[in-house]
Amino acid sequence: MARTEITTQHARDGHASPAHVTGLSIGEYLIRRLQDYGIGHVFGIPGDYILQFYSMLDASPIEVVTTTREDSAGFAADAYARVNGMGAVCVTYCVGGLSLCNSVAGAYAEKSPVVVITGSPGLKERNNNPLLHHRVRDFRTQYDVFEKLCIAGTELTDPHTAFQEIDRVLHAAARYKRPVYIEIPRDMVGVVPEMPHPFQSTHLVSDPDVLAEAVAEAERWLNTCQRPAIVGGVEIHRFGLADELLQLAEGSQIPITTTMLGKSIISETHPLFVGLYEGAMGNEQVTKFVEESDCLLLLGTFMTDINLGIYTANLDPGKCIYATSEQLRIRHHHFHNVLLADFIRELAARRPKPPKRPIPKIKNLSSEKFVLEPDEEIRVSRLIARLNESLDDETVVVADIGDSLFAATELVIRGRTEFLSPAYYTSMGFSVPAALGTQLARPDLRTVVIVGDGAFQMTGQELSSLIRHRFPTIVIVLDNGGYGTERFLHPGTFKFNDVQPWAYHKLPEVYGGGTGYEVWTEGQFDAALKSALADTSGPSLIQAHLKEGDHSHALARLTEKLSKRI
Ligand SMILES: Cc1ncc(C[n+]2csc(CCOP(=O)(O)OP(=O)(O)O)c2C)c(N)n1
Ligand SMILES: [Mg+2]
Repeated sequence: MARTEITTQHARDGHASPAHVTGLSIGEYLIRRLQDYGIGHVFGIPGDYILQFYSMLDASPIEVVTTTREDSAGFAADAYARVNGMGAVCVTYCVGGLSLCNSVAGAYAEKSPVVVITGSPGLKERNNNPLLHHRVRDFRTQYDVFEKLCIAGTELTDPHTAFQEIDRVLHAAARYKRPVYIEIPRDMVGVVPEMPHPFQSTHLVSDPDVLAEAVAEAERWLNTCQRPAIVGGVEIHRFGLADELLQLAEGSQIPITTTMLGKSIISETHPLFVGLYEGAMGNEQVTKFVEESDCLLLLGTFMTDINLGIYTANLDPGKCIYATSEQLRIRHHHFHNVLLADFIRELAARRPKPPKRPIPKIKNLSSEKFVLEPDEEIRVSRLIARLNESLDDETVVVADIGDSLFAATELVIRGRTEFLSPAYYTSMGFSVPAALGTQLARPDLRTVVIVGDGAFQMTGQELSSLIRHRFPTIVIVLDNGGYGTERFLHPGTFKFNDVQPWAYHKLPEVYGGGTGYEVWTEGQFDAALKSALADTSGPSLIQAHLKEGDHSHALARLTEKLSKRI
């Protein structure tokens, strides 16, 4: 990890605060600092322990976005953070907070900086240990739970330290790209600390000697290797390093692949882009290209099982440069106190000159023209191929877990199109609430959700919020009558893998807006998609009845690997 320098200058993230703050209440200061970090929306559901802060938010430039459930608010804030740089969710004590656990756990696992703000009983109300409503075991239960799910947390009980605590915790979210927790007893929200607060931002720097040595070693190796390649991961996106990555790749002509979680960090039509690297689960040519490399730069990559094809990935550490926000390793040498950004930037500046590796022609959805077969029953691979034709720079694709994700990995991401998915934590129910977060973070873009029927039944009611905001989101429900992935994982006709068949396409009518479509064939899907794309008045939901027994190739490959381990 890099050194922390305390400065009184503006931080790179969360800049623009005055050096001294006086006259603000704890709640007002928190709002000011959230704005410094670019937060314009806070997701959640009010309750009496957080009402004072909600009214403060209401009077501020930050918009409160209410959802149908707290876990959905968490998913929305997570997606907002992924697209915007930081997100926030604000809920009441325990009944609200504890409902957030799963979404916040996902944000932790996948490095998404979500600020969890929660109210709690006032300090003065706690005398004599009363049984106040929403209390679980003692007043700290919720705090203790979130301690396990967040990178930093604080309970704002002391006016003298409250502002510093807010600074510290928000800085941790920006530094580590993980969720943080801020609990405000309700009688502290309006308290104005007496002491002026000297604003201090913690600015991270690399150790220059270590950085120079690491970059020199990487440069030497790149200059003498034969088959270099880059595997770019999700941290490139989280730390905003896409331009730096491109500078390195283009300057040294190093081919790039990405992991599933890192999909969309660069345009998949870039001439140096090889494909998605997913170990033995992915395209054989890409796997071979990466694993044959004698100098593989893993940049901002998580070594997770799904990212690396259920550990079938055959990567020899002796042939890798592994750089993330947490560690830097070149072969078996470990370097400390080097920031990922500095490492990539400095290495790019040296312009190493490895031999130019011919890039294999990988067959993907853009290689062949999609020819519609209007009367054929719709299959997920054909649906994705058709959707692929309509993707452009103005689309954000959000894929839920199940075949939605596996099939969607085949989409060819263009320009700076975003692709979001909980590809590592793999919690069902992420996508529809996440669409709310992405639409609010980037109202100029259009979100397309791909979600299985099972996952939709979990949080699909957030469609109601999309309707409320009149976002032109397109939600494609892959209806295969149940938990298709589980059926493949563990073959047999188990009732527990079936879900109640819903008339999903009728939900827009029930929720009071948007348009529903029900399709069985390719021709019907094509017509529905065209109509949905042309309609920007509100959300569209396309219920696609998949051909029986249908599944993507990626799912078949994955389940084959997974089932061997179960
Ligand atoms: C919250 C949660 N519960 C359970 C699971 C286990 N699980 C993984 S995939 C899956 C089935 C998904 O069904 P569906 O959304 O219809 O997608 P399909 O597999 O049919 O494409 C289940 C139950 C999970 N990943 N997340
Ligand atoms: Mg299903």
